[in-house]
Amino acid sequence: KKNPVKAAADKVVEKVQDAVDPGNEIPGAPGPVPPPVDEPTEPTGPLPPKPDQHGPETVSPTGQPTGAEQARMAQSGAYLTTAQGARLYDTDHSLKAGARGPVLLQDHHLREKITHFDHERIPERVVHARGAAAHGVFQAYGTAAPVSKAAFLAKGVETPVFVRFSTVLGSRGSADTVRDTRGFATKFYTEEGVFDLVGNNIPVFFIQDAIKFPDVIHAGKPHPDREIPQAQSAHDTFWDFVTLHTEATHHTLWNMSDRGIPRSYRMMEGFGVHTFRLVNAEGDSTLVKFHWKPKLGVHSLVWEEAQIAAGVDPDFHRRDLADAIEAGAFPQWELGIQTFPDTPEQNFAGIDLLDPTKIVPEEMAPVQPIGLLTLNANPSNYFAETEQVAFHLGHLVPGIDVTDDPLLQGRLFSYLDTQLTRLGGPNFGQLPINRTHAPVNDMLRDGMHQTAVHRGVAPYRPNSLDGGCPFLAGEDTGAFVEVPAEVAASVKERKAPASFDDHFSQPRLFWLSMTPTEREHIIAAYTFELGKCYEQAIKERALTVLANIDSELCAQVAAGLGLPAPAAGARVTDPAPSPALSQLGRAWPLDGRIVGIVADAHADLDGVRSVRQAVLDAGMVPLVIAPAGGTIGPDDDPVTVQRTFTTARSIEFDALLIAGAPAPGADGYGARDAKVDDGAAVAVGIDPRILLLVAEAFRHGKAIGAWAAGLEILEAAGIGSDVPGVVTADDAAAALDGLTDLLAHHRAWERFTPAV
Ligand code: HDE
Repeated sequence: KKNPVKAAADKVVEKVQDAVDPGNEIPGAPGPVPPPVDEPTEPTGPLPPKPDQHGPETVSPTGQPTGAEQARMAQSGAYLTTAQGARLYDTDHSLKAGARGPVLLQDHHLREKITHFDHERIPERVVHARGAAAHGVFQAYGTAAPVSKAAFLAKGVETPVFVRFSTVLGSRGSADTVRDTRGFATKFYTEEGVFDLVGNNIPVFFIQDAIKFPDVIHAGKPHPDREIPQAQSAHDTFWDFVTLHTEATHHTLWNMSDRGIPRSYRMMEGFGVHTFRLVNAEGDSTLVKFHWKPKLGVHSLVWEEAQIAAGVDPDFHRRDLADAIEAGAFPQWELGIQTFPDTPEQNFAGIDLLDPTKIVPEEMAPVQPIGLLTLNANPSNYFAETEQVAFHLGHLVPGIDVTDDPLLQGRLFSYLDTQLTRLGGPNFGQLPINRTHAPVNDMLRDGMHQTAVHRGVAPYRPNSLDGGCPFLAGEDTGAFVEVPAEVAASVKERKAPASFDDHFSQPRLFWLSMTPTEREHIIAAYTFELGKCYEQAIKERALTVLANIDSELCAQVAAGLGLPAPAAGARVTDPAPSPALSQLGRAWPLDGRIVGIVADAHADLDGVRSVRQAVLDAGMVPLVIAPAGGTIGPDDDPVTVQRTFTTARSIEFDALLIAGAPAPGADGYGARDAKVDDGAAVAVGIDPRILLLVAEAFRHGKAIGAWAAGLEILEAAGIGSDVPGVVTADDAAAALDGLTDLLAHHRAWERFTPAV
């Protein structure tokens, strides 16, 4: 009788023989073998590479040449191998004692494959876990040169950058469009080392001292017992904290404004929040606040739209950024600075520049543009780049220094510390995405995940064995030297300056700077969020905080909650409003805006074709929406359908153009019949999914255009042609014309009468 183990072993040899290159005989293997017949799943040979598949990378993701050593570490070769490079003939079957037998511990390939998989995840960021990123370039205008000697700020210098946008509270898999602050972190790979500008889309913060960061985050994160709600501030612990701790009022107000639900990462401002200190070649220092100004303007979603998106497309912002870059609609921001004299008081027009809950209105200190950021490439690998990128406020270059803002000082500790855990040790700076483009000679050695092979015997200073190298630089050879800012003689104490006690004048400034539409949104946001709280005492306390901002705001939220409004708080003189804080009232470029074109086979397809081209020509994205996928129209000149009535939801579109006719029949809008009691079919007319699409777009203030038979859809949706933001026209071109003008203002807010 044949030994089953021997038979199985023979089989393996046969398969190996079969899989190896012809002519590459395995020594000692039996002679010619017949092809195996009884294996259900044979390994297939490698597929030919796709045109856009690369061979082994020889540059790092940031474009830095990495040399032969790095190239050897990248994936290469056509054959599947073990991690050690041994070729494999099968990766679909465990090594077993017979086809139906137990799996053998000996199977090193199985163990390597599963073990690596088991360890694929790293801890997510404790905050800002959910993010999306892109590569780009920063081009300096040179206008910062008088105040900073940073080489990358000199005129015309181009610096590669990597930017990561994020939400704060949610886990890695949470939805993009939740109400939250957004992170805006930029890594500049300058010739003098990495500079990280780790900012947010809101210019102030909840707390004035880093020691309270665990408190505010514990309050905002899901409740510790049931771990709900995910990525929300609409719950008791958040409102408990921010109402007991009124220095959070200003940031909370920004969160409740439209800034908390951006339309796109491409349409967000960014702020360094803290005051930084720049120093020029002469050693003169200037205090500054950093601003990123998006070329596409600052735009937001409306709350219902954000909520729908969180379900329909939780990757809304991530997708938007990647799609725009892939389509060549590269988003751009201008970096700007507000400058203030570096006086011992560190105060500008009565505003304490070390207090991160305060802004300086742009009308008082204009934002001066110093360079242009263009995001022009998507990451190739989410984990290697977006997940492993490590930002740190301490990544500074000569010409940029920090101030004594106590929030900033604590952050200087936190980022490096958190990365030790998150990235598994002290060598994360060697990861391609984190690697500086400047030469490194740091005498840091060994540690977990050390990938460099250091040469030399003397990683210490002074030494004589490595020729004394590395040498110390001086200011004339590009050393980073801290600005010798004076520290006033003082005592050690746990205390904040008296100016930090003013918690309400700037929330009031923000409120007074809002348009009626924006105020209405703020009222609705507070009413929603507090309405989600269970504790009555928290709602009542929140109203007393709102009374300190504005009595109308307080009264309206109180009415929404069904609670009495407390009396207005004591108020000193009102600050002058800052129109720059409002998002509304200006026209912006249309690049990358998405126009949905609703059509069916009976629509004016010539109009659809021409309007689609015109939308493209205007730098926007046309998406044809039809009853079913594929194409509509004649076979010799079909119109390609990008979205169907099933896959299209209003949140995807910035504007709608309606071309179709409600024709009965399988391919028309009127395809739906309803059965009534006696079994007879009654036509219900236009497909309700289109009516929902149009009604939602209308409710969310979006521009809607219709021509020819499309007008019937508007009528069926109950939308009059004389309503603001609705364009009815005789032909497609005229409909689009009216639409683009409206789109430049983002939404037709004048459609609604604000409640305040
Ligand atoms: Fe952060 N913050 N933060 N933060 N922060 C982190 O660092 C922290 C603050 C910001 O895309 C963490 O690598 C403290 C203000 C962004 O990778 C952590 C304090 C601002 C990102 C951390 C603050 C920010 C982070 C978590 C109070 C705007 C995402 C993972 C003093 C100016 C960066 C990590 C990315 C991430 C600490 C407050 C921006 C824990 C202690 C204010 C954009 O180190």
